[in-house]
Amino acid sequence: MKEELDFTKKRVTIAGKSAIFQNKTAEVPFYHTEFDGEIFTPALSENTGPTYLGGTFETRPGDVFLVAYPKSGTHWLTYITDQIAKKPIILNKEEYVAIGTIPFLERTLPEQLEVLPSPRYMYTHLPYHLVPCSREHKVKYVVIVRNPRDVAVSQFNFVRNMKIVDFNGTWNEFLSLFMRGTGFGGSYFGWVLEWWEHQEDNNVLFLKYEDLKKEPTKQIGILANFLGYQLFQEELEEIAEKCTFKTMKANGVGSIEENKISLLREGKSFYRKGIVGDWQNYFSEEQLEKFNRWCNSHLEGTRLEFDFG
Ligand code: PPS
Repeated sequence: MKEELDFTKKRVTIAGKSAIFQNKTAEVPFYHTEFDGEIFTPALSENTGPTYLGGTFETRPGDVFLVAYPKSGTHWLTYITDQIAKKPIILNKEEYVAIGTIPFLERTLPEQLEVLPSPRYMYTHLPYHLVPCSREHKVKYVVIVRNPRDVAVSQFNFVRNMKIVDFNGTWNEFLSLFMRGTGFGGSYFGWVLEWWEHQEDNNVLFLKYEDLKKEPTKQIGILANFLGYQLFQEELEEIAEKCTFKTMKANGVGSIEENKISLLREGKSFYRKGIVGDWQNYFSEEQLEKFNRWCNSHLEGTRLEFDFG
């Protein structure tokens, strides 16, 4: 399958900084994109990387970015937003990767986004310092975070199951990479804490996967209000029902499974478990102790707390 993709590993310079796309090394043994010493998902390619890493994407008034560290509920948040802001699809679906009608920034060329009507909704894994921004346009960011134990487990399964990411190591090896700041998508705490510093900004809404799981209609209501929609309770309930794990899995939302190049290993689904607390099936006592020390050292004094189920 890999032969169908272009894995030419050339170092290039973007905005004066060094980048290498879709590379796999001894230190980071799964396909990833590296820029200025940071790790990004391999979705940032030679085609899109220069725009989004180089910071040349031009925002428009009303743009909304749905932002998540990989495996934190990106698809879920995006599909919910799509239900709230139902818009007709404009682009040819074959041309870009989307959840519902909302495109994935890292895989979409800026010219493809130009034809979208305002307000444009886009989803991304970019960190705060690289996400498109504007001084003059009113741009909004909806950020979803998930507890680091479940993110590590979800990423471990994902990097093993995705052919184009191709990680062949053990859980213990992946956990070490994750804690070293080389998880799938780079440093978990680097990403989360940078966004967390902006949680009180007027144009930022900070959501948690675990809250969405526990009280979906309330959280969907908060999201809808932030986006400028006033929905009735029945409408919120209808959206919550449409966006459960079971329904999204049954409908193959996000279409990784349906993709022309089969991206997943046989028998594996993008919709794995969708629960809070699966970490209990993976962490040994020793791993958990080390992981907790690592988490506490990052979370101390931040007031950011997680529900681990
Ligand atoms: S990606 O590839 O980074 O965009 O993945 P992302 O969408 O961020 O996260 C994938 C995990 O989210 C789970 N998921 C859901 N959980 C609850 N409800 C719904 N509707 C839902 N949809 C997707 C998905 O199963 C992945 O988590 P795990 O723990 O691996 O099952």
